[in-house]
Amino acid sequence: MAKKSALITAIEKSDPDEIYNLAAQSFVETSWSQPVLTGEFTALGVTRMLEAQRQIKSKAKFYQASSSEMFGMVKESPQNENTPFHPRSPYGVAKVYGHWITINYRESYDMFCVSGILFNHESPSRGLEFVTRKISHGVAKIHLGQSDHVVLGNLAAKRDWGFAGDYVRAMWLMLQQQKPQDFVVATGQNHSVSEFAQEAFKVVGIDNWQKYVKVSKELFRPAEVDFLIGDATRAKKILGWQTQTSFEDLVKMMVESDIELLKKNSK
Ligand code: G4F
Repeated sequence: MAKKSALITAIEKSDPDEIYNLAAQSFVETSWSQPVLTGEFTALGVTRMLEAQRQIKSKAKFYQASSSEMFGMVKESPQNENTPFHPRSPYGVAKVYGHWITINYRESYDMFCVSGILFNHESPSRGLEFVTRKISHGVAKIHLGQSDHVVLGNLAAKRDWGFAGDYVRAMWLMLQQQKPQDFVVATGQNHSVSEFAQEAFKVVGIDNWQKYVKVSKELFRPAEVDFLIGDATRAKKILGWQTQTSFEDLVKMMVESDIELLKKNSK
């Protein structure tokens, strides 16, 4: 007898009403060194999840974590649900597959499947692999005298950074609707990596931040996404969602949390 997949067993046991598929190889940089693995997890993994749900609990609601990285070399600004995709990394390409297979299950099987096209969402829990947390952690270390610089890559890239807590609320709201449809979730404002760094150093009272930042060409990506800014008009109108955390508050929250964390760990 064929062995049941772990996903099928998990759905049978948990009998969910809602499934949130956030699983992925989510490091954009790593996707160039692991393109096949990224395709397996970030693209085909979505089909595995949808297929398990279809077989066991097709009436459950399904959320797919789509990404602003799908817009890549942007065709229009700001980007909304109808903006064409031009992904710039194996990760972005895999996310486009995940996005369309979710729509395909909705259209093929009449399942409640939605894609949230979330722009970058950050918090103190962010991994150190991502630029925002790398900066907040680096700034905290400098502030506490544990380091004298932070090494970054492309400082010019611009992202629409929001607070993850606000974005999780949008994800949940998408599954509370009568009709399944896809939504962009974004703040509508963007900042460069250097602006993020400047703001983070400001939290600890450092104005001449450039003195503490070294740029390494090795951290530049083979193909960069230079500029992202989202238009969340549909989410505002239909979900009644809006971001509640400003860019400045987000940066402050992350830097202060890292200072506390480092103080605790040094005891
Ligand atoms: O923080 P990042 O690695 O995030 P990226 O590539 O925008 O992707 C994140 O957000 C997406 C949208 O929600 C997610 F789908 C994805 O899974 C991930 O969570 O890089 C942001 C920008 C890039 O332009 C990068 O080149 O920062 C630039 N950067 C400059 N120096 C750096 C660094 N990125 C990283 N990770 N590390 C650096 O030292």
